[in-house]
Amino acid sequence: MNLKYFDIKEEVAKAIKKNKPVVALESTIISHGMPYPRNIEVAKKLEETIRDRGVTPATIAIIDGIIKIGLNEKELEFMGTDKNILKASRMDLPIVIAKKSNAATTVAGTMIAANLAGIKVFVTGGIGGVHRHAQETFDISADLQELSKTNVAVVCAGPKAILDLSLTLEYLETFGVPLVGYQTDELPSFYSRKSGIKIPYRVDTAKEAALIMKAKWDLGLQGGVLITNPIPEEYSMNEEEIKSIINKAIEDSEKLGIKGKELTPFLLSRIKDLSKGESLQANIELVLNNAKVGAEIAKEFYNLSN
Ligand code: PSU
Ligand code: MN
Repeated sequence: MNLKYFDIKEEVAKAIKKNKPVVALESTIISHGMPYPRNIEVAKKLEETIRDRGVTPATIAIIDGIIKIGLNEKELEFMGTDKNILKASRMDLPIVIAKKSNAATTVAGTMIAANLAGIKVFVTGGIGGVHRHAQETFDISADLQELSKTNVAVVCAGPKAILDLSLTLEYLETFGVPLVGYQTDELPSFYSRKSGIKIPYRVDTAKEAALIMKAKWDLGLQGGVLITNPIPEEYSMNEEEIKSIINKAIEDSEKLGIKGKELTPFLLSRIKDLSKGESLQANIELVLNNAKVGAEIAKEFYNLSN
């Protein structure tokens, strides 16, 4: 790891050095995934949720071209308010660093940074995946490729429901990414617990998830492990309702010709408006729930490794 590109927050550096559990968090959800001021509230609450479980949180972002592993309060607020923050996936990292830009890291970008810093567990809301009509648009999130290359476990509430979930699973299978349901036999679909798609493997405890990570990396198999944790029942949105809202949002995006990096943030924001804020509440609750599970997995993994 070439240190000149990094700034590791003291509490995080200490934890890594002492081999204590650390959980990485991404910043795209703050800068492009949720509106102000909820984004900052959530970013802080996520860190608190992880800290309450005796685990050190490390929110990752790029500020002035430096990869920050762990943000202080001022930096978190900057990421949640500045209007010119880029969105950095694998392809963008070298450019935003060389240009000394400010960028939020996506799942792919955060996985790369976490791995370089030695952090093995990362919590997000929902991963990117194969978009609907990808047969024509080729829009497949770089998150999926990253899961096949970078050794970090990702805890999410399933691929975002705006995607083609079946094609996303096919893609993960082709690229050899282990996928498990956390206390579920069905693939969770972000805003709701259900998708109608059976998930091939289930784990019921954080320790089982940690054992899978250990087995994978002990064998020298490259890539991540994807743990899908359903949104809590009380916040799970009605499937039919959310389906029609998502379809409407996708239609709007097509009419407006929205593509590339802008598509996911556009859809999340449009769905929030169409659902009168209900989807934002669901997004917040699911990511907080993932933080709880991620912290437990980090503890179990470090128990196995030490
Ligand atoms: N989870 C959320 N909200 C988000 C994201 C995840 O609850 O905004 C972000 C992640 O950073 C993920 C990105 O990598 O959405 C996917 O973007 P794209 O489809 O452009 O790859
Ligand atoms: Mn895309």
